[in-house]
Amino acid sequence: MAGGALSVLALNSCTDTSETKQLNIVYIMTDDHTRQVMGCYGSDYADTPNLDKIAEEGVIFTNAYVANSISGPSRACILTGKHSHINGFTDNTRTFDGEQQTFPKLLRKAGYQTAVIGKWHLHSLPTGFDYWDILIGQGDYYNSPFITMGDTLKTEGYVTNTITDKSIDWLENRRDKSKPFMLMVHHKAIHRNWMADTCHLKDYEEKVFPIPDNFYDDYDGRKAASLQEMDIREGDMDLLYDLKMYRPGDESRLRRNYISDDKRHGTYGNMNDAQRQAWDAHYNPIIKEFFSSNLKGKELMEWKYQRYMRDYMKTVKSLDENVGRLMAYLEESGLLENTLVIYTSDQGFYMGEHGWFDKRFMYDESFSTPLIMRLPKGYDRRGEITELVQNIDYAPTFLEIAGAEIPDDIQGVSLLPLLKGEKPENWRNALYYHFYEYPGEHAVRKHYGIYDGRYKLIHFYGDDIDEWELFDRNTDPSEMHNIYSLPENAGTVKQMKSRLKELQVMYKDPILEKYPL
Ligand code: SGN
Ligand code: CA
Repeated sequence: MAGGALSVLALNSCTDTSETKQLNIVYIMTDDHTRQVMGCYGSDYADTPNLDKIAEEGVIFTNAYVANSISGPSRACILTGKHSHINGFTDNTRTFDGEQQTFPKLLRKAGYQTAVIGKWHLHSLPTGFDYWDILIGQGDYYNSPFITMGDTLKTEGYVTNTITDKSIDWLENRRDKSKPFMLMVHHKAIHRNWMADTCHLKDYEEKVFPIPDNFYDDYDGRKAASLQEMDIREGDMDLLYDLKMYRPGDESRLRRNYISDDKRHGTYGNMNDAQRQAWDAHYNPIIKEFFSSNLKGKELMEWKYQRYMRDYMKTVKSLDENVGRLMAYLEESGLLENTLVIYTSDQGFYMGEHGWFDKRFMYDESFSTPLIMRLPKGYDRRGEITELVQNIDYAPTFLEIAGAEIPDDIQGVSLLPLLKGEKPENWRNALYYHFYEYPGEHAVRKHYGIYDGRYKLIHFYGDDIDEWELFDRNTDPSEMHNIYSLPENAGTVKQMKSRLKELQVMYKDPILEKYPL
């Protein structure tokens, strides 16, 4: 592995006998990593041995979802245990009110050391953490600056390695070892534009990925789906910025997001000479071949899909290795058996399903999120957990694990009974979702909805749309057939609307006043 200044092998593997018996929490979250590309969730092409090991030795949630499928909002839901309309961070343009109650603050009160390292993306600076070392906004894949407890500092190397190095350094050298801890490791990977580490550039180049059955979706009967701007097949996926097909003089319309003066994709301009040489040696022949082959129509669309998949999977590879490195540290330092390790993402992502990349929709690929856990000693539950769970549940789970009180205003439910192997009779039978970022990049309209494990009812609303969709995921798992208007479904629609109303009342979503049910 390149770039890891602090090798786990070099660390003293002494057993941390001063640890108290309270459980520690290591919460690893990636950005835009989705279940379709994890071996443990059934992918036959994803090479993710370290993630798969967490699931094999622990538990894997098969029905884990987010409350609002986009970065900042998802993070705010996780920190507060509350839906977006309550925590106030409804879309990525907001600023998180750090004065409000969050679970790290409550853990601190309960005697925990708390730290967050990596992507933060809430615009205000972190509160409730003893230590924080965060990327600026989205951060950069190469040589990214960090804000370390208020100081902006440069780093050298690939960001997934750097975040892991910093996390191990905090665990080993910076925390108060007399206290239990909660560490949030927030990766930038696998966010757009999927820039791999130089040591993984060659990976997956020979692989031809299977094209999803609904790659050529025409969105019949689904207006909001037809209006999005996240199509791999069209210009939404940019040849230069996303797929790295640069020719001297070319400009990407997407460069506006980057500070680099260089005209190339992403953070190429941040690279040092060695990184740049490796990058050019890899991509230049591919660029040459691409422009000489003059692909058109479906051939071009499918070529774009393959390049997207290859770059994404290379970026996952670093992530998986770094999760392995962190797990090895926890094991060697004697912390593992007393630590709950969680691996999740801020939301799922489209890997060509419906022809898309990105997220935002309440459709399964982006509404769902990977959620696997390695349980501490004494928690014997293993294998699949099928209950409907949501990212608002993490806060109460962590509080209960720490033996702290769960405040009444937290809307999520502790997952602890599930981790203990119980089958709670009154577990929730439906989830609520609300997405707000419109107008916005990718043009996904505002929508809210309910999912009960079989039926999904969604209402897209706004100035140019007022559309309902109903899917029966038992017969239509890819959500291609909107059956809302079929007369035989009138009863189901009525019932689902009444349950949706119950959720909006329970979660106190003011949207109910605007669109009464
Ligand atoms: C950036 C990306 C978008 C992405 C958002 C939100 N564009 O704006 O494609 O949807 O982030 O992602 S880019 O040109 O800057 O890459 S999120 O995960 O942070 O919510
Ligand atoms: Ca994200």
